[in-house]
Amino acid sequence: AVGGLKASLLQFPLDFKFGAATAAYQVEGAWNVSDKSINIWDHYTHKHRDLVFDRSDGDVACDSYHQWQRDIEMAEELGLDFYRFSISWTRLMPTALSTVVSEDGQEYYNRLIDGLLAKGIQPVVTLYHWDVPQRLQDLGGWANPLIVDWFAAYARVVFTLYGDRVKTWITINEPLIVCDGAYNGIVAPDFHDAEVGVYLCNKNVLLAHAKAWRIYDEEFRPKYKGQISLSNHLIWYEPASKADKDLAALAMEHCAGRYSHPIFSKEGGWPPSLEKFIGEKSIKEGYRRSRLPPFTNEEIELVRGTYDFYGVNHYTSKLVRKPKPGESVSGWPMSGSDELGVVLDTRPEWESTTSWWFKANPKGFRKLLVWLKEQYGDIKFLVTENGYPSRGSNLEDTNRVRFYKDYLTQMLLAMKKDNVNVIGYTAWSLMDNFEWKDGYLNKFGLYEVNFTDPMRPRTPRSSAAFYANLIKTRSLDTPEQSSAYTVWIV
Ligand code: GBH
Repeated sequence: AVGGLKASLLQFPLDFKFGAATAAYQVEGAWNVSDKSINIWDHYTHKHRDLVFDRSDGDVACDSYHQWQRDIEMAEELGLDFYRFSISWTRLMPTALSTVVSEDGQEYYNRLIDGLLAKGIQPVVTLYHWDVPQRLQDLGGWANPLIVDWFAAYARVVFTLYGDRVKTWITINEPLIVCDGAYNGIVAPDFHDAEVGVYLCNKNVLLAHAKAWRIYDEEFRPKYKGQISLSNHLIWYEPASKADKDLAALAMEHCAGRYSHPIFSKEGGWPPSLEKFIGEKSIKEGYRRSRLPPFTNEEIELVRGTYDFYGVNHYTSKLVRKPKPGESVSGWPMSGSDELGVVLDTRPEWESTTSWWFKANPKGFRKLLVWLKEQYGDIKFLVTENGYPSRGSNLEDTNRVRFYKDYLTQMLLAMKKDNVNVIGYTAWSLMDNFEWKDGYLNKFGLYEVNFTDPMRPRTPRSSAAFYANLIKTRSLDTPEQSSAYTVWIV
């Protein structure tokens, strides 16, 4: 038993799906092979070495561009039901603006998809995991409303090429990071406009997602019968005291609601409480209108209902409170501290990790899932990311095994006690990779990658064996000791 829970409680439904994830820029490498053009991460890492912790880049990364067969083998060793990866826009469509397809790029993803399917592993494909073509960035990137059509054209190309074999799609990974992260300087491009840029991007990203969804729905679903949604980065915000309840609710709307309410709520549009808050604040600041750009009625209808499930990326929690007299706002600007004028804290019992932004609070996962169901109804949830960082070489990653157990237990409780319909779970990540501004410092892999070896060999950690065992037994009622998982996969 785990934490005194009955074995039956620790059993997953038989049709529950397990996967692991990566993203193109973080693993592929081959940044300038063939006709591939550069994206914002190629540009950012090369031009702003000082902004990446170890001055590294994704030029080679895990070299998955060449090592894709090993990646499939790892997915097979783990017994994954699906492998979630992303397509590099500039590898597939080097000009970004014309829909001319790279032969080389096209073949790379064909090989990967066919190779997975040959092993009975479903490809789950993300269209956009943060690597906008540099050419489009130079034209304003996600702040330019034209990107809605640029992205839609790209999406149509991808569905045409791979829609016959890919049945689960994610349009955009974590729009919160694409917009709030980017315009607060946390990720590429190196651009700061937390007041206005963030919200222009926010609206465009939603419209781009919606157009891609509608293209799939109208042109491809009839033939291919797949499912498509987006993946949101969700922080669980907990009120520090009863007096902070409204503030915590507003923080949830800031982080989750802005990228969910327009799509998943019955009425569509921005979350009303946040729309009011930003609107009034903008006027006080001297703006002529709200910094949160309004939707037209047509746009509300375009975006509303564009989902087949809800994609949940979850890692961490924050404690929300009003600043004390004289105390200044603090926390994580991306997650609302500046905009909402709040202090974002953590509880002492939340375990620190090696990533500065990440404290582990398993119970927050269950609360988050319940919140999502309360907000958006009894819909399907697919956990598209959850995982734990470590540094250095550690094949016996006891902490990571414990993390997975604790978070998965809370997810199961949400499913079994709160009737949240979670249909699948994705571990981030299949292997160590380029962790954005952290370079290769923080590692999230079930497999350890040796980045000093040109072959980038991958070695399973204890967490890989734990996960393989979980997938095989479909039960969390597994040994407590992570050393039990050093038995290995041949
Ligand atoms: C996910 O984002 C991403 O989808 C995935 O690509 C990423 O590898 C994974 O989480 C782990 O971080 O680079 O130190 O300045 C989760 C949100 C977005 C939080 C990037 C940390 C940058 C911190 N993360 N953010 S840093």
